[in-house]
Amino acid sequence: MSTRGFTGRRPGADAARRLPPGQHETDDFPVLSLGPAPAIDLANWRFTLRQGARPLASWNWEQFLALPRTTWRGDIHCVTTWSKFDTVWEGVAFDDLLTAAGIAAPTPFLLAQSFDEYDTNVPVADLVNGQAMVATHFNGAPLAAEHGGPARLLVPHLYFWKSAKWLKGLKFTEKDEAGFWELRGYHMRGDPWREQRYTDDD
Ligand SMILES: Nc1nc2c(c(=O)[nH]1)N[C@H]1C(S)=C(S)[C@@H](COP(=O)(O)O)O[C@H]1N2
Ligand SMILES: [Mo]
Repeated sequence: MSTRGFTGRRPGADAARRLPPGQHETDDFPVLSLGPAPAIDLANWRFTLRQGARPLASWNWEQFLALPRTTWRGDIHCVTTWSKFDTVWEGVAFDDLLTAAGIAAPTPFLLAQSFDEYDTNVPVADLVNGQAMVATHFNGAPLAAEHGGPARLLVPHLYFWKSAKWLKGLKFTEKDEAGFWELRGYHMRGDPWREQRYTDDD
């Protein structure tokens, strides 16, 4: 007897509970990038916190790897409707970056800036208290270039376009300034549980 027709692609109870509205579960890890992965030489890699144009703190790769490390396991959600469960990430928590820099967040907003000129805005309130990290490892291995290695932002409770790949810095801004996709119709915050996909979604 076959139950295929009965179960179909409908999510089980656990998956249904974990899926934000309009999402479905995927087992693979799709790659979504504007262009090819930029060539990044670890010998020249630098990660910088800025306020406007002014640098606040900066680390080279060796210094960055010496910062306190955090592991997070959970689900990620892409605005193109796939969600991936039980992903494991390791890196440096946003809180620990501020501590290492000896600062408190100077403004309530920032733009995550990438080596491929991509950027995306995230409120500081969505990054603090263990909600976000700069990830260098995925599922126990160094983050693959196509997924943003050597280091990407990870803000797993927001749609995945907020998790900027090939991160080169975080720029604190006085106002909430739209990034690449936010200038092209996507939501300023992007909470998947509230289905904040497009600019005018509540
Ligand atoms: N630097 C950079 N970061 C980026 C992107 C990009 O094109 N460039 N694409 C974003 C989008 S739209 C998504 S959905 C996720 C995809 O991440 P993945 O390719 O690891 O699945 O990365 C986000 N971060
Ligand atoms: Mo995306």
